[in-house]
Amino acid sequence: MIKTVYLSLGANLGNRQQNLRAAIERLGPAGITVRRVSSIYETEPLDLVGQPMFLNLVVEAETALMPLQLLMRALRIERELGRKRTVPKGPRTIDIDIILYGSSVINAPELVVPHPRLAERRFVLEPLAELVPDLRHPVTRRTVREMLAAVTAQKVRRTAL
Ligand code: PH2
Ligand code: MG
Ligand code: MG
Repeated sequence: MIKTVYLSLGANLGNRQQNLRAAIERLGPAGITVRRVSSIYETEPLDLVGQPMFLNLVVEAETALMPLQLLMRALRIERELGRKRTVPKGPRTIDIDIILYGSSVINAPELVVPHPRLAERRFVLEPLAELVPDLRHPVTRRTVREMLAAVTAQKVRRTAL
């Protein structure tokens, strides 16, 4: 079964734009066919403050991979691009998170989908709303547009990159 999935990509170390581009280029060969890519947003760090500003975007893709396979491919691309896991939530060359996997709800020890912090994160909701404003969260049934209207302040700026 082919599923439409939404991935959140973020980078705040090295050449951030280049890291995002390199990750997107690796998705197709990994079995994750990119359909659309949002604008790039420059966003202030959440959770762990005092780290460099992020570039974030959202990718719409299609895949026949099962969720945990998809996760393994994403983590592999992160490693290939030099991601070192040191400080949790800390600075990273590239982060690839699964936001939505069709309308599936997954609660495995390794993977929770929809992403548990989706509704709190303007850096995900802004680019996601660009692609699918009317898409509904499979659990809360709220649309992306509604979640975005309710999210707390986080500085997020659409770039011309
Ligand atoms: N990722 C985090 C923690 N905080 N803040 C922004 N602005 N963008 C991110 O991608 C991000 C974050 C953990 O994955
Ligand atoms: Mg993340
Ligand atoms: Mg991650």
